[in-house]
Amino acid sequence: MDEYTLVFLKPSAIERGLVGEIISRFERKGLEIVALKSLYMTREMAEEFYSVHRGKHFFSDLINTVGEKKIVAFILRGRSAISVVRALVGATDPVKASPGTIRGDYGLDITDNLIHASDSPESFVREAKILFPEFELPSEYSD
Ligand code: 3AN
Repeated sequence: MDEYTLVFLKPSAIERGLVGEIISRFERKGLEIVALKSLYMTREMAEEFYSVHRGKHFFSDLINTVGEKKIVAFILRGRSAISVVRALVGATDPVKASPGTIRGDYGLDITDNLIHASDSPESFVREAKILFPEFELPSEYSD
């Protein structure tokens, strides 16, 4: 069964003109783009999106990196999409991310690490409700 995942490109990826390059990696892998948009991430949305990290030392940096700025978000579908996309994205710290991954090829900063990708089906549902409230979740994800 196909799986869904949510990805968003952080503002620095947009400012650096990497949107097309990054999206094409997912397309070439064979993932289907089922929703795609550019949106303004408010501070409130950013704090809700990253609420599990509240209290960590990097939380305010993280919110400042993505909040009150434009992001590009998309939902991808494909076989094992969550793990496939996270493998293409690479490790959280771009210094440790393997060459050939998105963070390994384009990043250096650990907080401003270019891209977010869901880490589980539960995260996908929670994140989709924040960034794509209009997206109709497939029946296998509804509770
Ligand atoms: P990932 O995005 O690789 O799934 P998470 O979910 O652990 O990583 O962290 C969410 C975001 O928080 C990361 N994308 C990164 O921006 C930031 N972050 C995570 N760990 C650190 C850290 N040790 N120092 C600074 N920022 C961090």
